This record gives sequence, structure tokens and C-alpha cells, in this order.
Amino acid sequence: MATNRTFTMLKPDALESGNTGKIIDLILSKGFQIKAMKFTVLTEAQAKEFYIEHAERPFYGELVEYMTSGPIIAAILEKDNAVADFRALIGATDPAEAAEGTIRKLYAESKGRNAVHGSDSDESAAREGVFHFAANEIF
Ligand code: IDP
Ligand code: MG
Repeated sequence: MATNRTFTMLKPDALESGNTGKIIDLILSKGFQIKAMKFTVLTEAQAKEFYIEHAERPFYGELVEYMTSGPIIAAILEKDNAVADFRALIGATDPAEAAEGTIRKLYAESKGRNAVHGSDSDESAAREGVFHFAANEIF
């Protein structure tokens, strides 16, 4: 995947609270283009593998349970400086620490149920995009 791309998931709490339309609209309004998108439910094996870097953290079990608790929307986004600009748009992991106007400040419930994922590097974006999408599902 090109380095002007990032990967995102709208997490189960965002779908439960009915905020997906507003979140996608905000993402598009900031100049990101959607290059792949799907509605899916992660299996336990998929959630464990996706978050494998956190396997030793105390919240790993809770994270896997939450991420498999309902549907998500996965997407690949394109924009200049996509990874850093998208991390800025989503805000800090904990909504209590997220800046005004960020997606997590606006829509996250808690540090765990925080509405949205954004890749933390070009390498992660490439891995995560391929994890969720086949080549012919990416525009
Ligand atoms: P990030 O999503 O901002 O990159 P990470 O530290 O990579 O944050 O953590 C991945 C995800 O794990 C977070 O988005 C959040 O859903 C969950 N998480 C992180 N820290 C905690 C915690 O202290 N308690 C519960 N869940 C957490
Ligand atoms: Mg992270």
C-alpha cells in the first residue's frame, strides 16, 4: 500500500451509537479519500492477530472481547501525510485527553471504547490494509 494511505476501523461503539455517518462525513471533509471500505465482524482470531503487539498488555483480553462484540467498518484512506494527519484527526487514545474537534473527543465513550482506529505508521498501515482487504477490494 502506498505511503500516502492509512487504515481505519470505526469500532463497535461507534456503530452502536449511530455515529458512523457523522464520523465518515468528518473524515471526508478533512480531505481523505476512501479507497476501500467494508462492514464486517471480526472473529476472535482476527482481533487477536490484528492487535498482537498488545498481547502482553493487561487490557488485551478486554480489547479482543470489545472488538468482536459487534460489527465494525474497516477502510483504507488516502491523503498526503495520511498516517500523521489521520492520527491528529482521531485524537488521543483516551477521549478525556483528546483535543477539541477530534473524532475521539466528539464520539468516544472511554479509553477502551474509543470509536475509531488509526494506523500508527506507514508500516502498520500497509500491514493492516492487507490484513482486511484483498487486492481487488482496494481502489
Ligand atoms: P491507539 O488506538 O490510540 O493507537 P493503542 O495504545 O495502540 O492506542 O491501543 C490500542 C487500543 O487498545 C486502543 O485504541 C483502545 O481501544 C485499547 N486500549 C488502549 N489502552 C487501553 C486501556 O488502558 N484500557 C482499555 N483499553 C485500552
Ligand atoms: Mg495503536
